[in-house]
Amino acid sequence: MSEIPQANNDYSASNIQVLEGIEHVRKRPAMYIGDVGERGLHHMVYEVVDNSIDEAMAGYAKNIEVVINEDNSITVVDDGRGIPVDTHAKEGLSALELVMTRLGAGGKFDKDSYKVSGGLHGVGVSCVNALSAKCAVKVYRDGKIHEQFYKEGKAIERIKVVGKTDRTGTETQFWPDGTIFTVLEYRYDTLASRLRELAFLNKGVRITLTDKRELDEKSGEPMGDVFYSEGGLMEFVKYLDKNREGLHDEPIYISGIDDDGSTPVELAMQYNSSYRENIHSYVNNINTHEGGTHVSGFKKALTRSLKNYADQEGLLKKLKFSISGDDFREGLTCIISVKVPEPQFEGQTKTKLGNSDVSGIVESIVNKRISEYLEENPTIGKRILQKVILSAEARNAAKKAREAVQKKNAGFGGGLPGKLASCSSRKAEECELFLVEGDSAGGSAKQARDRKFQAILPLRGKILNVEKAHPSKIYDNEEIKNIITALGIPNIGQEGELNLEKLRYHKLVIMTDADVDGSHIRTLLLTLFYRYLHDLIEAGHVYIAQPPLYLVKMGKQRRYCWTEEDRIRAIDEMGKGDESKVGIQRYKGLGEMNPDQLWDTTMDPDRRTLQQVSIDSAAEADHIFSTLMGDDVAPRREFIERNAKYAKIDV
Ligand code: 0RA
Repeated sequence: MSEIPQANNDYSASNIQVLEGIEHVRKRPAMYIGDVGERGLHHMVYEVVDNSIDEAMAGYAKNIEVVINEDNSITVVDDGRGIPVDTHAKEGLSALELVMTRLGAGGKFDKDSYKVSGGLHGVGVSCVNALSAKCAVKVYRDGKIHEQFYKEGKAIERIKVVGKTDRTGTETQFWPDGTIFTVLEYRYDTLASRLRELAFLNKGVRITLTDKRELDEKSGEPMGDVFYSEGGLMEFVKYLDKNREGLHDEPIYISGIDDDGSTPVELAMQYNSSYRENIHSYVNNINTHEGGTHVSGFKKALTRSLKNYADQEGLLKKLKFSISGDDFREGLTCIISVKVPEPQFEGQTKTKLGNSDVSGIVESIVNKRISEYLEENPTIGKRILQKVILSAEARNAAKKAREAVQKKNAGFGGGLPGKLASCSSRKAEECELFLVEGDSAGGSAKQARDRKFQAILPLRGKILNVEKAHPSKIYDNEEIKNIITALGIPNIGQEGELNLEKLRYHKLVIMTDADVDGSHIRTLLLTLFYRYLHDLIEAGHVYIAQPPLYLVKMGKQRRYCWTEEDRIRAIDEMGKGDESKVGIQRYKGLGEMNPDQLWDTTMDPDRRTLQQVSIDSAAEADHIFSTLMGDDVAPRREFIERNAKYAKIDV
């Protein structure tokens, strides 16, 4: 990679307006990329990749390479047409420089192709540039290699030709600014999930990810993956349902476009034998976690076409219960992808599509195609309807079980579980509930805690694997019942959003042993939260405690260690590298720590580290949980060893 020349201040200072835009991005980065932690850091990559995806969608680029370099800079290369380099008549600057240094100058030069992708914030590559200590772009175009360098978002010299080439494309390398981001280290798995998702959403585009920080032990080559999907959404659904049993062999595929040709709709769906509704939706390649008009259009069409078919075939005659919309989606995995020219995003996390016309567009395309499908495949149609009926019956049974639990709870002093050591504060914002594995650790935690705001719920028996159990069964499990009642959320397992108003603790901390059993319990709990208390994770209430693995002692010195590296460093510094000079205690379980130690290392808000659980890619999380909690032991073990990769932010 070439060295970056020194800045030429006369040049970069010449345009005041440009400076203002860029300075504002640097001053208020969160306004542009959401946050300056891990999420924002990774969004920088998505923003650059999205431009290459656009170029691929316009039919020009076929290959996109993403490289994590040794120094945690990122290089993105595509084989598209290359960003134009000619001089913009009015501005007197190259198009490249405008794209790189002006906010919102992104797609202005190309009126024919309409920009459909865009990161969550869709802020453009100039923001990435502004938030980078330095950045370098090479454009391969018109037989030449053009190059320009930037520092903190400003060009430091004019674009220049540095060589000849017979290829076309764009290569961007950027170094996220350490004075802006709180984390600078990229996570391979996080980037891999997003790039895999993009490959499924944009069939035929080959996306590679290479990690130069990590060399393969055998070959000495960097580690990496290639993401490529010929089948697009069909393959995406198969990938998600790999560990589930399908009700039909091939997913149902639907694609269409509205009358004026501006809003393409694509969808693949498959019924499986599980009880889960598993719909993932995208608008312009952005995951719409909160759904929106495209999803509601789909649901309406699905209910209507299946109901029509059932009536026509007389399949619902014997039913004693009413059927709800949910029943038509039990065990359904579906990916909906729409492209909308001017998407309106609403909702708490701005991931809900608001454009009202999209609902009708999706509805009519889906309705027509599903009705056709059912006519053509009557055996599958009947199988699906049988499942819908079973769901309606089970839903009624579950309702009775839930009501029984709620009635019983009402009878016992506020309904709180007997094992819960409650805290004295009634301010939910400051209250924390520790879910602790086993009675002995529970006992330590009860002594260790600050009883004002920390409550302890020891978990004794086995937690039900909700991935495999029918929803009506979750209330039969003592431990789950205790968690649910302790939290104070009245409508778990019911339709609609969780009612978090009565949530009694704003921090829910999973505290398990640092061994295989502990990981297993943690995974079971995360599965419960992911499937039944999703909004809690989404709202950032779920955390994982980080107890230390070792205590290294020498004389009066004591040092806790959280990783193998910590331990080696402690031996180096305390025992001058001689392990025999120090005492090392390995904590196999929380029960081995006395209450003081537990407080000092794991529970004291001033000193502890908690991992906040977040979900970047819902589709990937679903894949993980279905693999993890399914029948196969191998993937579960592998996962547990690699540890929870959907647990992201350290706080
Ligand atoms: C506008 C016009 C043209 C290409 C691009 C943008 C473009 C941008 C990026 C960003 C990353 N890779 C890219 N590849 C292409 C082409 C206009 C023309 O050639 O007529």
